[in-house]
Amino acid sequence: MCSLRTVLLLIVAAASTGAAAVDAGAAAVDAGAAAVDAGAAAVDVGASAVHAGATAVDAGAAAVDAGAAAIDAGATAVDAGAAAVDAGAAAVDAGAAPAAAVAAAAEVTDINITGVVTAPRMLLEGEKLYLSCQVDGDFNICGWDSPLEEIIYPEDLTDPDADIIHFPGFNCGIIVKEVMVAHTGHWSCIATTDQGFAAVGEDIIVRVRESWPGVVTNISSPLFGKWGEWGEVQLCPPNSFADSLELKSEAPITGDNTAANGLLLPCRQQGGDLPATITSTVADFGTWRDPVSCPVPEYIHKFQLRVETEDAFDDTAVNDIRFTCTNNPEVVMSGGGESWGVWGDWASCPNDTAVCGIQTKVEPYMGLAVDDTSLNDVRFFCCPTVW
Ligand SMILES: [Ca+2]
Ligand SMILES: [Ca+2]
Repeated sequence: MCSLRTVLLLIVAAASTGAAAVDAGAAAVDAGAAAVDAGAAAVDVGASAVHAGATAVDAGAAAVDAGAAAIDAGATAVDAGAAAVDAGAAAVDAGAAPAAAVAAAAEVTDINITGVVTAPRMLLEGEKLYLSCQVDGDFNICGWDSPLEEIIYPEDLTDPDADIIHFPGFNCGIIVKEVMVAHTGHWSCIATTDQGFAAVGEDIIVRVRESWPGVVTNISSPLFGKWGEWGEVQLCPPNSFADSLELKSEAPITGDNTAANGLLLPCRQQGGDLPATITSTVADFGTWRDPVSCPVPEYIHKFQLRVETEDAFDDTAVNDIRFTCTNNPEVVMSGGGESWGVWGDWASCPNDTAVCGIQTKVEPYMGLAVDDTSLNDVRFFCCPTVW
């Protein structure tokens, strides 16, 4: 087995031989070219010199051929030198193998710390998550591994409302992310360091907090209008629930009808106070109808929508709403709206919960020349009434 030093010497020698051959070929080419010049000069001298000139041209051409052959030989020698260089590089790699092993070992010493948390319930579409991950140590990467996606790193968030709050003394912070598809599952906080140091498991704190605390789920009508955009989610204050409803509706007109335009829900605390009203988006047409109330201390528990889904001449989408209260599901309360369209199926909050929030989907005013519909869909949020 030859040593690396021997291989390198062979490389140098082969490369030198090839270069010398190339030089020799190039010199022969020059000589041939000079002979061609001489031959051409001889042609000019006179007819008697033609034969001699032609001979000289032949000699020049032969010299050019010899030079080309010499160049080929040089190129072959260069190839041999390159092969020797490759062999030398392979030998160098073989010699460096122990260094590569050291590098791999260094990667293994990178330490990933994973903390797993399960959200307290199914996370709802449109909800904002507050992902808190605190790791004590000098970490260079931290992120969240979600049930639906690849790892979310703070710098990868595209949500314009996303925010990253760094805790003093910690490298990981809070990530705010909007849930695009309702889901449940584990979220894992991952922090990585290459400092050869890692906190022990107890030093990692992870938390997923839903932005709608207390909400168990949301419910929606299987029948709805297809236009508009979802408005803001509005929730009753803690421990209060919607116990009545007011519908804003446009009575039939000669022209572009919109029927239902919005809803208002007063929130009642279990103690009896009315601390707030919630509406989400409300469109501009119509008037507020009389409030329809559950008997105290009941709350709205399920609802259905009357919807004109499509009309050849004048769309109106949602026309009316009906609901029942927590303790008397057989008593149906009516919002007092318009009568186009048909009633959809009921949507019900789970047992021991009641309506505590609202989100409406409303088509904004489209102008005189466009068919308007205003209210198109409704979501109610359900919170537990029993602890
Ligand atoms: Ca219109
Ligand atoms: Ca219309």
